[in-house]
Amino acid sequence: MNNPASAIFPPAGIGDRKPANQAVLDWVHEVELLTQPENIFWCDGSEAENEFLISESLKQNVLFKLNKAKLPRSYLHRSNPNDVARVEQFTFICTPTKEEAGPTNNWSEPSATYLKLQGLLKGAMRGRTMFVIPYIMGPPDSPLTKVGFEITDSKYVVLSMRVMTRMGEVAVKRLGHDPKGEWNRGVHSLLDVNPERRLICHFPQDNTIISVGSGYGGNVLLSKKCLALRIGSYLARSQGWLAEHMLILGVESPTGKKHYVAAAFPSACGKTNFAMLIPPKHFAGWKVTTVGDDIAWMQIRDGRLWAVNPENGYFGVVPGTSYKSNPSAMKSIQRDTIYTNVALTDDGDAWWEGKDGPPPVHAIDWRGNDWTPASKQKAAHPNSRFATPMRNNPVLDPHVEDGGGVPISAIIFGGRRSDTMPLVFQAFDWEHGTYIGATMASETTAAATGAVGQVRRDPMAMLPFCGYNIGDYFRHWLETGKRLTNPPLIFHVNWFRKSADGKFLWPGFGDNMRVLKWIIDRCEGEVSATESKIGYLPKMQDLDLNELSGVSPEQIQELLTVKAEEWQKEITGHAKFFESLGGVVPKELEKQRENLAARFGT
Ligand code: OXD
Ligand code: MN
Repeated sequence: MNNPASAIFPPAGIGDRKPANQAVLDWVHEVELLTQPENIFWCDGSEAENEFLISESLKQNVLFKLNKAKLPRSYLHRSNPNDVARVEQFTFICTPTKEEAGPTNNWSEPSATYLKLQGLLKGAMRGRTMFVIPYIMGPPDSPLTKVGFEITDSKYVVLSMRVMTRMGEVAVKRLGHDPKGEWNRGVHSLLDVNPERRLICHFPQDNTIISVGSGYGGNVLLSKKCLALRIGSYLARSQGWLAEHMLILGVESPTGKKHYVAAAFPSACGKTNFAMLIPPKHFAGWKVTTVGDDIAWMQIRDGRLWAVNPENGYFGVVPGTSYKSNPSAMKSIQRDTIYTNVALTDDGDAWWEGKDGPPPVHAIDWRGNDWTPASKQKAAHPNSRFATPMRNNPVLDPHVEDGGGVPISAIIFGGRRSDTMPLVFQAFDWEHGTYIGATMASETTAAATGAVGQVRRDPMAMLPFCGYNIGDYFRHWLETGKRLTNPPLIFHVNWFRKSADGKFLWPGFGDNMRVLKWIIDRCEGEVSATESKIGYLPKMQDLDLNELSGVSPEQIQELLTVKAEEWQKEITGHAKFFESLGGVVPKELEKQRENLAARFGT
C-alpha cells in the first residue's frame, strides 16, 4: 500500500484556485515553509475536484469503492486501528493562563505548545500534497456564520470536509479581501498516525487549531468539534451567543403548529436518532424534521433564542442504525456517503452490527480481516461512522438554510442513565434548567477513547467541547437567561432507565415522540404537571401512551418515579462534581444545589 498521504498531481484547472486574501496566502506560505510539502492543492469544492480526489484516493487505498448499485457514490475508509475515536486526553486548550481553560480542560501554555507543534510539523509534509480547504460554518447568509481554512495532508479529510461543511468558493467570497477579516486557522497533519505524537490543540485567542497525529473525524475535521464547539464556545461567550452540542429538530402538529427544540445529549447517545424521529402510527399527522444532529449555534433576537446548524452533513455513529431505529438516517446513507471502519461484504455492501437483516456469512471486518458470524471480534468498530450530506435526509427541515435560524421553544438535556433520572421532567425556570444542564451525567460511550459505560458528569454534554473555563460557561448560560424575555422551557429526558433486572424500561426511538408531545404541550401551556422535588413531572394522563405496546403501567410508573435514596446519592454526586471544579461554580448554581438538597431534607 502507498502511504495514504502520498502526493498527488492534479491536471491543470484542478487544485489551483488560490484565494486572494493576503492574510490567508501569508499563513499558507508560513505553513508551507514549515511542513515542506511536495505541492499545494487549493480546494474549491467543485465536482471535478471531488472526482479527481476520489480517483486518487482509490488508487492509494485511502478509499474502497462500495457496490455502485446498492450504495452509489459511496466509499469505505479504514482508519489506523490505533486511531478510531476522539482523544480527550490529547486535546488541549492553550490559553495564556490555566484559569482561562478552567478545571475541565487539559491546558498547555501557548508559546511552548506552538514550539512543540512546530517541531512535530517540521518537514512533516515532505512527499505529500498540502491541501488548503476554505469552508464556512453556518448558512451562507447568517450573521453567525464563521469562515475557516483548514490545511491538511489527508485526502480523507478533504473529502469529508466537503460533506460536512459548505466548502470552497462560498468561503473565499465570504472572507473577501480584507486581511483583517475574522477566520479560523486550522492546521492538520497525519504525521505518522502515532498516539505518541497525537495532539489536538486549540488557541482560542488566536482563533487557531493545530491537530497532529490522527486521522479520526472528531480530531481532524477541524470545522466540527474544534471550531464549531471549542473555539465556537469561546467566541460565543465574548460575542454574546451560544455554541452548543445540541441537535435541533422541528415538530409540527396535524394542525400545522410548529415548534423547534434543541437537545444536548453526550456523544453517541442518540442525537441523530432523535433529530430524525419518525412518530409512531398513533401520531398520524405529526411531523418531525431535522435542522441539525450535533451542533447548535444560537443567538438572541426579540428576546428569544434562534438556532442555526453550522454543519452541512452528518457524521453519525453507524452501529445500531437500521430501518427500525432510524429509517431517515438509513435512507440518507444509501448514497454519497463516506463510511469509516464498517465491515465490507463480499458483494461490496457496508455492514455493521445492528443493521437490518441477518449478518453476512462472510465479510471483511473494519481492520481488513476475514470475518464470519462466528468471529469473536466485531465486524464494524463500535465507533464506526458515516459522513453523509444533510441534503440526503428525507426529513430535512425546510428552514435549515435560514440565516436567521429557527426559534427555539424548548431545550432538552439528557444522558444515558440506568437509574435515578425519570423519563422526563421540566425545570422550574431558566436558572434551575441551567443547574440541571450543569449537573447532567451520562454513561461513557465509544465516541471517545477510554472506558465505556462509566457514569460521568458531562455539563450540557459539553465536557469535552467547552473551550474555556466551565465556571464562566455556566455564568454565560445564567447571563443569557437574563437577556431572554421569552426563554425556551428547559427539560431533562432519559431514554435509558433500566428495571432492577437490567432491562430498558422505555422503548425509545419513535416512541420518544410521546415525550416530545408532552414537552410541546407544556410549551403551548396545554397541560399542567406535578410539581416534584426535582422539577415538574408529567401527570400520567397527559402522556399519550395509546398504542404503546409492551410497556406496562407499572413500567411507566417506574419511569416517572423519583427515588429519594437515588436522589440523595445524585445530590452527593453534584456536590462532588462542583467541588472538583475548585470554586468556579457560580453561587446561583451552588444555591440551586442547596435548595435541591433541602427539598430532599438533606
Ligand atoms: C461526535 C462526537 O462525533 O460527539 O459528534 O463525538
Ligand atoms: Mn457530537
